This record gives sequence, C-alpha cells and structure tokens, in this order.
Amino acid sequence: MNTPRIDFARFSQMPDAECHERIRAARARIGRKAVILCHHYQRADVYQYADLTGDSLKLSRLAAQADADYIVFCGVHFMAEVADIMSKPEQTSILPDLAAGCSMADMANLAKVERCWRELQEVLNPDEHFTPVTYINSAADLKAFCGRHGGIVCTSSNARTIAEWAFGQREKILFFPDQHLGRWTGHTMGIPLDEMLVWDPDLELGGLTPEQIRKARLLLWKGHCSVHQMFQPAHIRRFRAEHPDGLVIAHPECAFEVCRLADHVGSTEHIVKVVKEAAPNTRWLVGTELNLVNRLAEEVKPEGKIVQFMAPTVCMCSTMQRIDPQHLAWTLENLADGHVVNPIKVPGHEAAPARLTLERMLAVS
Ligand code: CIZ
Ligand code: SF4
Repeated sequence: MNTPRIDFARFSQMPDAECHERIRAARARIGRKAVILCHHYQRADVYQYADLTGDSLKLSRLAAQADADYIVFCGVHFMAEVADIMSKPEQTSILPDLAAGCSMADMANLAKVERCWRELQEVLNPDEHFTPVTYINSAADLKAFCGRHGGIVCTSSNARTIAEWAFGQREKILFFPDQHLGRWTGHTMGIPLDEMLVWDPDLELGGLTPEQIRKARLLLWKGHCSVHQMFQPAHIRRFRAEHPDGLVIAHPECAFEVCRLADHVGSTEHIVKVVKEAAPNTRWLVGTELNLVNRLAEEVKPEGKIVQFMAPTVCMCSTMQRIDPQHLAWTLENLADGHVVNPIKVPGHEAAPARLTLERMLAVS
C-alpha cells in the first residue's frame, strides 16, 4: 500500500467527465475484487456502472452470492447494512457517501421503539400480545430488536405474507417505521381502518388511550417516506380524466388514498415487472421515485408504452442522490490503491439477531 489514502476534498469539485474517466480506470484496476450494486432509485450517471441492480433485498442476496471481496453499494445506509449482514464475513460492504441515509428509516430509532415497548407494558405485555415487524428500511439495531422480541423484517414485496405470519404468532402487530406500508398491508388483509391506529412516538402512550391500544390490531408507527408522500389523489384523478384508458401503479409507501385509487400497488420490483409485461401501447401513471420512472419510461418506449411520473414536481430520493460520480470515483480510486473508505460494519451483537430476522423473513416468504 504505497499510495496514501485520497481525501474526498480532491474529488468534491471534480468535473463529471473527469470522474467518469477515473471511475473507468479504477474499475479496470480493481477487476473482479469489487462488485457495484445500484438500487432502482439510483441516479442514471451512477446506475450505468452497476454490475447488479434491484431492490434492497434482491441486491443483498446477489451480493452474498457474489464472489467479490468488496460490495460497493450505491443506495442508502440501511441497504449497505443489510448487505453487510447478509454477506460473508470476509466481504466488506461500502457506502460511497455516509450521508446517504433514508429519512424514513430515521423516523424510528431504538430508543424510541424501546420506549414504546415499555409504555405498551402499562396496558398489556407487548411480548405476549404484539409481534414487532420492521420494514427493511430501518437501522440494523431495529432489525435486531425484532429478532430479540420474536419479530420479523418485511419488504414492500412480501409485507402481506409477513403480516400473516406475524398475526399467527400474536394477535397484534407493532409496525415501523412506515405507517403507509403498514396500513395498506392491513387493508389488503381486510383489517378495518379503525383497528389500525397511528403510534406517535413523540406523544405519551403514542397519543392513544389504553382502550384504543387494547382494541387495535395494528399499531402503525408515525413515519413516512418524504418522496412518496408527494403523490396525491388529485394527480390520479387528473390523469384518469385526461386518459380514461390509462393505468395507475403506485408504491405502497404512498398515502392510503393514493393506493386506493391505483389499479396496482406494489414494490419497485413489482412496478418494473407489471409495466414491462403490460400490453404494447398502454399508458401508465407511476407513483414511485423519479429515477426509476425515467428509466422505465425509456425501456418500454420501443413497445409504444407511455410512462408518466405521478407528481407534477420533480421528486427524487435526495439522500440516494448523494451517491454521485464524485463519490463513486473517490471510493473506487481509493479501493484500487488498497484503501477501503466508508466500510459499513454492523457490530456483531446487532448483526446476529438482525440476520436471524432477515433469515426468518426469507424462510417465511
Ligand atoms: O426495498 C427496497 O428496495 C425499497 C426501498 C423499495 C422497494 O419497493 O423496493
Ligand atoms: Fe428512504 Fe424514501 Fe429514499 Fe426510499 S425513497 S430510500 S423510503 S427516503
């Protein structure tokens, strides 16, 4: 290791064209020792370098099977954590910018969830009555919490199956951090809205009465995705008025009313599959992150399909957007020189129970 580690400052103002040159040169030097993973929401100028693409779960599975020492995860922090947890001990997961977090994941943290669990204790023993279910968009210590309390992880692809398993364990679910995915999942299972109550972590007893807690089947953590909350029922109504034959597909992180008005609701993998398999010359309104929608629109254009973004304003996952050519060039150039920048290492005491819940999820779904 004779070249010193390069500081990001050297790359922060670098023109894109130079970054692209450096990315290509560094990759050639690194060869098969690293694999580049890009989430569906990743910006196009970085996505073009992906060896593997998919949703967070698919990517982690692929990473674990990959024969590379380094997993460069172009996504957000929780995804790089999952990749670390699910990969072999000798593999290293890397996040090119540590500031690429998920605002939804940050809406729940271990201290708040533990306080919720303690407060529930005042009404009924949560370990007897509640299965904790965390969306994969959450920190590793919350996955570990679920592991310790007989709970499980879900993704937007398997939420329904996971909820059925969770209800088979205990009669109630505490679902975090996304209230919308939780509510939509409960709704598809026939649970009435008044049995799905929002737990506000900033209020005493979540803002609920003991009576409400006893009656609730699903407690929905007060969290949401800042991107998916931008889609509104009015956007769907306008589209339907203009294009009566058009079809609408939304991600379950969208608000309940948006999901209810859509023809299809599903994860990013599901959205891509449905639109790709649709009949030629169909028109689609898609409610999920803009980079995915733009890419999908280009891919299906040759079949005469028209794909429109649901919101009139630009809304991207601004945190994932931080993984730009500058950060990728910085990461890869250091790696080619033998320096690992931004490794994501989940401590063993969290990784073991978190892995248990992820494996439980894989076994159930
Ligand atoms: O799990 C993922 O990758 C996310 C964030 C969404 C989805 O629906 O795939
Ligand atoms: Fe998180 Fe929303 Fe970005 Fe997905 S789109 S990673 S939920 S902030």
